Amino acid sequence: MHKPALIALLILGGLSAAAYAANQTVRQHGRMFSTESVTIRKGETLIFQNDDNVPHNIASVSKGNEFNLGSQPPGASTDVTFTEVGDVQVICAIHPRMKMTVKITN
Ligand SMILES: [Cu+2]
Repeated sequence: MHKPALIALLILGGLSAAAYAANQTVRQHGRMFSTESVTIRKGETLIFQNDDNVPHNIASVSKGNEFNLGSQPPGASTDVTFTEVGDVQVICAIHPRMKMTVKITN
């Protein structure tokens, strides 16, 4: 009687774990990031999506995780893979008020 329920729970658990592992997306809209902070694991990829009607230039100079996406036109989406553990300060070179943190864990 209880066995099928337990199996169903295990299947659901497996599915949600897989969903959690999917790449996360940080959007830019209204000249702001969609989140102030996001946590991912080392080696995982974050997608930076420009949902704005102006270009952005997302970049970081945090040691070990430096990147510069250059001018990203409206609608563009770019993957960034983070390889070093630590807190990465992400900015937009065009809009100084745009800032967020990517926390990379083991
Ligand atoms: Cu910007």
